[in-house]
Formats: sequence, structure tokens, C-alpha cells
Amino acid sequence: MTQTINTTCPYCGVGCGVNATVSASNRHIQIKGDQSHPANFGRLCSKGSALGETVGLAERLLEPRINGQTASWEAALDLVADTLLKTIAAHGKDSVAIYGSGQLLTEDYYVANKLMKGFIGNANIDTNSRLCMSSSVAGHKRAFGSDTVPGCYADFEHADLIVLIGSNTAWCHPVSFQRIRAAKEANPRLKIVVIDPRRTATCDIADLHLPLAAGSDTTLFNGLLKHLSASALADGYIRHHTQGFAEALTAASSADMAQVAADCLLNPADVALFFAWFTATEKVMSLYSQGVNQSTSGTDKVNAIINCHLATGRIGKPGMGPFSLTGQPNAMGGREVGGLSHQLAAHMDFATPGDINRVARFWQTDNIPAQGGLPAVALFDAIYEGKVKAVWIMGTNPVVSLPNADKVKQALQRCDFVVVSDCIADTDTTALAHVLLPAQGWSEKNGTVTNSERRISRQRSLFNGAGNAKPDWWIICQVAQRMGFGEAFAFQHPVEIFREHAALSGFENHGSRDFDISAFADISLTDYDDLQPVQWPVNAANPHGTARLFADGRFFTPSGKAQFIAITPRPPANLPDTDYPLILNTGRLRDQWHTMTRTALASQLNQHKPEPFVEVHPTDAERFGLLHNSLATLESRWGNMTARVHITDGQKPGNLFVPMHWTAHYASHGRMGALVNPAVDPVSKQPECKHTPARIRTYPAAWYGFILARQPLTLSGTAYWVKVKGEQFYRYELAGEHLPTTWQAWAQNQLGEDGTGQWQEYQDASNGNYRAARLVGQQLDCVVFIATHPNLPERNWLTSLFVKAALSDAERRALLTGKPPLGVADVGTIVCACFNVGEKTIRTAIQEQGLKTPQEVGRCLKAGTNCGSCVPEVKALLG
Ligand SMILES: Nc1nc2c(c(=O)[nH]1)N[C@H]1C(S)=C(S)[C@@H](COP(=O)(O)OP(=O)(O)OC[C@H]3O[C@@H](n4cnc5c(=O)[nH]c(N)nc54)[C@H](O)[C@@H]3O)O[C@H]1N2
Ligand SMILES: Nc1nc2c(c(=O)[nH]1)N[C@H]1C(S)=C(S)[C@@H](COP(=O)(O)OP(=O)(O)OC[C@H]3O[C@@H](n4cnc5c(=O)[nH]c(N)nc54)[C@H](O)[C@@H]3O)O[C@H]1N2
Ligand code: SF4
Ligand SMILES: [Mo]
Repeated sequence: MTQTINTTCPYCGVGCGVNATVSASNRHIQIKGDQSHPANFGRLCSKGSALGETVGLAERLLEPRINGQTASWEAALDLVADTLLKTIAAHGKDSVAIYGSGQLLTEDYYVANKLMKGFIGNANIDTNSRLCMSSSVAGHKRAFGSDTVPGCYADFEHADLIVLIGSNTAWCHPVSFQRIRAAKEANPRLKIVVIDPRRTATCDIADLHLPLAAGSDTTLFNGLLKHLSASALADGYIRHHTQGFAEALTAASSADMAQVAADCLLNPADVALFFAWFTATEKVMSLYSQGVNQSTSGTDKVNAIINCHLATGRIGKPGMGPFSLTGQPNAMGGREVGGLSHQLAAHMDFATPGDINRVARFWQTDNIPAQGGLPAVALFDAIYEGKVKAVWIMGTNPVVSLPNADKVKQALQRCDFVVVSDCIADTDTTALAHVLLPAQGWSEKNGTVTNSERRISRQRSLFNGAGNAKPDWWIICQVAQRMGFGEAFAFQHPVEIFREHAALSGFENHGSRDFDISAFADISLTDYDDLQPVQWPVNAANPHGTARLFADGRFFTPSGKAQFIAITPRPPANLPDTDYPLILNTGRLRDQWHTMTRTALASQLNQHKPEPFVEVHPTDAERFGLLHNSLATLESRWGNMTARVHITDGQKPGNLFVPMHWTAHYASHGRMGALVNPAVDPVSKQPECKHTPARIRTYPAAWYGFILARQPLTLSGTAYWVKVKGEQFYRYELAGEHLPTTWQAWAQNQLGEDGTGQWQEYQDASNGNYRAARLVGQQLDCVVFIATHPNLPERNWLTSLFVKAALSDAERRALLTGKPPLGVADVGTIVCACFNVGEKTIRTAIQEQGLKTPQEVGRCLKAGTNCGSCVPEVKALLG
């Protein structure tokens, strides 16, 4: 029996609708894009398409655990509530904290925030959104008086210029990227400018790429403001709808174009072209993400961009406006409920007079503190210092994702009481918990999320909870009840929480707050279950939602006018010096989600970039003696990591890039958060994850190798390892600083030898090569390849053998060469994750069939025809 249910993808802030055909008996799902969902109209990216592979039970946390032992819910909830109460009694309210996540549903988030700020009575609840969206939130508040994203995705089809600032849209918001690409194909006037120190896959559709110096965005946009002031000002708009223009222009006035180009390390002609396009184009959108937010000038960067839109009056109308791309599926919902420590709920905050009193009356509590609480980095410092003695972490993996992550780890090791709610059993953070609470994950949980364009969508349960896992809202309410706050947390179903959240948004609002979904204050369960995606505000005046705000030029500031902010550019907090001469930048890959707890479960998502790597410019590689594909150790003042060297001129000289994804669970030395400096933006308190002074040196490997094995292994004596799940195999990339006595004994030790298999072996002591393979019956069981250099055979042909029921004679004979027998094609590194098409297959088809365009490659091999995220790479192969 199957059933088709519409739900929402749990990954990025695009917020795609998913059509899930479910057979509940075996937890099997078939995933399709929801044609009717306005965020994606049926499209999904590689991650969304692979959701079906992530719902297995193997890695799940299925029961509560206390100090590593399985426990009942009663015992675990009692312990959490009692310990919080005792800690508060002994050390005061401020000694407890919650650290939440933009991956919680709105309903979960609402009750977590209500518990901490409303009833426990301190504001020490912050979230990973501090690392993600807080500079955008702060910039919006300064300019608009409210945290409002004015536009919507449909604007892509109206725009004539789209500027992508600090956003690798192609990989991080792939479905929006495809939509922009399609808009460009349909509208030849539409120009795309990418502003990013790196040349990313997003540059594939760029008419102009500005590889600016890291951290120099405020200089560039100040320069643009000054340039606009010469010929493109919307004088009437500035006069009637804004304040502070003169001061902003004065602050920008030293920024003449040549100086801007020099300060940003850009080609002056490119800067001139960008300024000319922006000046001449009415319908311009500025889309920005972490290259803007994750900076000690993050809030200023946001306002420098918004200033240019206000100066030209280009906001609130079709095809124009600043547009902050949200990261997590519910980054926006978290802001609605007030998940950040300085916010209250429903877009109210501690700083706005009357808000505390209003929320207190609505919640019927007199416990709300007078001030906001600690933001994420300071919160973990307080844990480290022993000021916060009990912390409850929900839906986030801070031991990986916070800056200065080794200190975060130590903070949790020192902390008296660490509770972690997660759906996955073994993460770098769950490893440090005293109490583990199994949360229902995507496919089980039920509630709402809000995407980048303010669109609320339903995530619906497809299955019953795994094992004894419970929804986050239920867990929080149970603890609240045990702490004596029963009446305020008597919710029986997420719809009841949603109604309260909606009612609060309308409470004494009268148009004074942008966030208003009061139309749902009395929503029935049936209507909630059927809720169609809708953009807030949704109220009596806008019962069907609102695509754009600010068309009338009225804002939520006391004067009703938008505010220009005078920006004085500042360099990043920590600059390179002789000890740490390089700039370490960090970010995302196409097929992984953050700390990989879920995406790494899907074999097909692990093939594109299987191993932690560091991108280095050729001149830096030469300077530091690094070879392509060798290993290098990176160090900063805060920590170190080891990664594979990728030499590419897509980097700017002096800059390094590492992906943020690897954890101690998947790699011995890949946890990049250890290096990242903890400097924060003075306004938003968002950390500067994109800019850490670092150095790099060759890792002194005596040997390199890999093992492919049908079963997971317990490795011993390998200094460097990375674990990669594949289709019926596990891949281990390995290296060590010392040679073992014999490779044979070493291999048997790693693989376990019970005498059942047939071994093949090859050794060449002269060049340090050792190769072995074991077959069990007709099937390949494992292979080992070792050398004293990193240039081992490619893994793809070998990995493709694991799905075969029986190896042919030719395949057996070829095994230890690592290359397919004559006449059998090696697919090469997987480029298209959706259809598993490799680089070599694409190259061969291009050559043999004379393919000229990505469309022709798509017709021939299907590569790039589902999510389209690999089209930039297909194009590169065509080139
Ligand atoms: N595949 C995938 N998609 C994701 C996620 C994921 O984990 N995987 N996570 C989601 C989340 S939570 C988020 S927040 C978004 C993030 O989405 P993005 O912000 O697009 O992703 P990042 O790779 O973190 O950073 C974007 C770019 O900022 C650039 N940058 C660095 N410094 C500067 C600078 O000083 N100025 C400018 N202009 N650019 C700079 C980097 O080189 C990088 O290419 O992605 C979401 N989507
Ligand atoms: N250096 C550097 N650091 C960064 C960034 C960067 O670009 N560079 N980006 C920052 C940004 S923008 C972000 S958003 C963060 C992301 O960083 P994290 O939030 O730490 O990363 P995730 O892997 O998404 O962690 C989510 C956790 O919640 C669990 N989970 C999933 N669903 C549920 C659920 O329904 N309930 C519960 N209770 N748990 C669940 C997952 O298994 C996982 O352990 O990283 C930040 N850190
Ligand atoms: S773009 Fe991909 S990851 Fe983002 S919501 Fe859509 S399917 Fe999910
Ligand atoms: Mo994020």
C-alpha cells in the first residue's frame, strides 16, 4: 500500500515542495518535486532527490540515553527537568541555556523560546542562526525597522540585473539557481554579476565575476552608492521615504572608482562595468548570503547593499530589491518565533519599548527578563567559563559548526550537564551529552517551516516516529510541564502551537509589525493539515498572503521611513601576518548538508567530493611546496586540520578554501571549525567564518592508500583517515607518517582475516607499492592500495565492482591494476549525482559523439537533466 503526501525538503532555505510516495511498511519513499509548489514547481536538487536514502534506521537515535545507557522517556525527562531546576536554584536562572537550530520546525522553536524566555525567565536561548542569518536580521532592522525580506522568487523573472553577493547559489540554493538560469535564457537582457573572492560554480551564468578581496564588500558598495549619486538617484523617493542619505553619502564620498578597485583588488574596468550596469538598470535584485553575513562587517555589508537600493528607490516592486537568501529550511521561521537571544517572539524584541510587557501579557507570565541573553559564541564561552552549567542543544552540531570548535568541545566536556536532542545517534556533539533525547526527523515530524521568500509550508509526517523518537515540541513541553509550567505548555498537537504563534503575531499588532499571520489564529486541524504554501503577512487585509512588502514606501521604523546607514569600511578582525600569512575561507559543497549527519547516509551524495580538501592557488602551492592531491596540514591560532590539496586558479592568491562539512565521525582531521577564528560582528554578533589567518604545510606522509570494503572497518594505526559510504561499500582514504613492518600484516589487521576469502596480493618494495584484494565467493569483498606517493589509481572502477553479484575473470585479473580490463569503460569521478554519470563517461561521449552543449550531453547521458547542479561542470568538460 502506498500513499502520496506533499511535504517540504528539510535542507536549504529555497524550501522546495516534495511529493513523497510512501510505503509505510518498509519505510520506503519515492521522491519527486511537487509541481504545484511555488518555490520549485517540481524541481529538486541532488540533495532533495536523495531524501529517500536518508530515512533508514541504522544511524538513528532510537531511545533516550542517560550517560550512555538506554533509558525510559520518564527517566530522561525527569532528569532534565530536575537538573535544570536544581541548577537554577543553586546558581540562578542565568546558569542554564538552550542552543537551538534553524532546522527545528516553527512549532518546536516557538515552545523552546517560550520556555526559556517566558517561563524559566532568562534569555539564554540562541541558535545556529546566529552563525547564519543574524547579520541580515540586524541589517534589516536597522534599515527597515523590521526583519523583512521585501521580495520574492517570482522577481527573478522580472529582473534585468541580478547581483549575487557572497552566494554560491549554484550549490547552496540550486533550485533558485536553475530558476535564475531559466530566467536568463528567457530574458536575454538579464545580466548576472557574481561578487565572490572565489570563482565558484555560480560563475557559470555570470556575465561578470568580481573576485573581490575577502571582506571588502562595504568598500565596493560604498563606491557604488557614490557612483549612483552622480546620475541615478531617486530624489523623490529619498526625500519622502528615507532618512540619513546625506550621512551615508558623506561616509561613501572618499570612495572614487579607481580607489575602490584598488582597495578591493579588482580590475578597474570590471568595477566600472558593474557600476554602469547597476546605474542603468531599474529592475535590479541583490541576492546575498554567507559571504556577506559571516563577517565582522556583516551587518554593514547588508546595509551597504540596502543603501544602494534605497538610493534608487528600487525596493518592493517586481524584479527589484535586496534579497537575503536564507540558509536553513526554517531560518526564517526561527526569526518569526524569536529564536535569537535578543529577540522575543513574533518579531518583537527586548529593545523595543512595550514588547516585553505585551508578550508577558499574552503568555500570562511575569518571568520575562528585562534584557536579551548571550549570543552563540559568548554563550559557549560562558559554558567554558562555568557560568552556564547546564545546556540543552537541539538540532545542531556545535562541536563542528561553531568557530574555535576545539574550545567548544572543551566547554561541553567541562559542562556539568549537557542535553542533546538529535535524530542521529553518533555526532561530534552527541558524543559529549549526559542525556540524549531522540528527536523525530524529517519524514516523521509534522509542522511548518518558512523559506527565504517568507513562504510558510507544511512538513508532514510520512511515517511514525523511528523507535521511541518523539517530536521536539513534545519533548520541550514535557520538560516544561515537569518544571511546573504545565498550563502554558499543555499542547497536544502542533496545530495548537501554530494557532498560538499566529495569535501572538496579531496581538496588539495594528500594522505595527511586519510579521502577522493572524489569519491562522483559529485554523482548524483540517485546514492546518491542508495548508497550502503561503507568504506572510497573512491577515485580514491580506488573506491570501503577500508577495512583496514596502511597495508603498512605508517602513516599520518609528518615522515610517527607511534608514540609510552611514558605512565606514573596516578590515576583517584578524588579518594575515608573517606567522599566518593566508586567509582561510570556509563554505559548502553541492551534495553535502552541513555536518553530514544525514546527507552522508546517501551513497550517491558522497561521490562528488568524497574527502575534505583545501583549495590553493598555484602561486601559493608553489610558495609552500604543495603538490596536487597530496595532503596538507592547515593551522590557525585556534586549531588545525589535514586535507587533500586541490590546486586551482579559481582561488585568489593568498586565499584558501575548505568545505565546512567533515566531522570527527567521518574524518580523522577534517573538522575545520577548530581553525575558525571566533571574532564576531559588533552589531549582529555573527562570527567571521569566512576569514581566518592561517598557514599551510605539506603533511609528512610516509605512505598514502585506500581501502574499499564491503563492511565498515575499525581502523587502527592510521594517522589520517576519511570514511566514505558508497553503494554496497565503504571507502577509506588513508595516510600515515610511518611505514608498518609488513603491509600484509597491516592489511590483515585492518580487514580482519578469518580465512574464508581468496586473496590476491602484489608488492613492489622498490617503490613502496602494496596492493591486495579479497574475494568472498564470486564477490569482491575488499581491496587495499598503498603507495609512497598520492597518485593511486582512481577509485571509481573498483567501487563499481561492489554491486556485482559475481566478478568476471577479466575483472579479477584486472583488480590489482586498479584499471578496468580492456574494452570496459571507467566512469571517472561522479559529476552528476542524480544519474550517477562520471567525468570520463562524459568526456568520452563528448569526444566520440561530437557533443557541443550541455543540452546535448543531457540528451545523450541524462547528466544534468534532473537538478541541473552539475551543468557548470559539464560545461567545463565541454570547454
Ligand atoms: N549544498 C548545500 N547547500 C546548502 C547548505 C549546505 O550545507 N549544503 N547549507 C545551507 C545554509 S544553512 C546556508 S547558510 C546557505 C549558505 O549559502 P552560501 O552563502 O551561498 O554558501 P557558502 O559556501 O557558505 O558561502 C558563499 C560564498 O561566500 C564567499 N565569500 C567568502 N568571503 C567573502 C567576502 O568577503 N565577500 C563576498 N562577497 N563573498 C565571500 C565564499 O567564497 C563562498 O563561495 O546554504 C544553504 N544551502
Ligand atoms: N566555518 C564555518 N562554520 C559554519 C558555517 C560556515 O560557512 N563556515 N556556516 C554556519 C551556518 S550558516 C550554519 S546554518 C551552521 C550549521 O551547522 P549545524 O547546525 O551544526 O549543522 P547540521 O549538520 O545541520 O546540524 C543539525 C543537527 O541536527 C540534527 N537534526 C536534524 N533534524 C533534526 C530534528 O528534527 N530535530 C533535532 N533535534 N535534531 C535534528 C542533525 O542530525 C544534526 O546533528 O554552521 C555554521 N558554521
Ligand atoms: S534546493 Fe535542494 S536542498 Fe534546497 S530545498 Fe530544494 S531540493 Fe531541498
Ligand atoms: Mo546557515
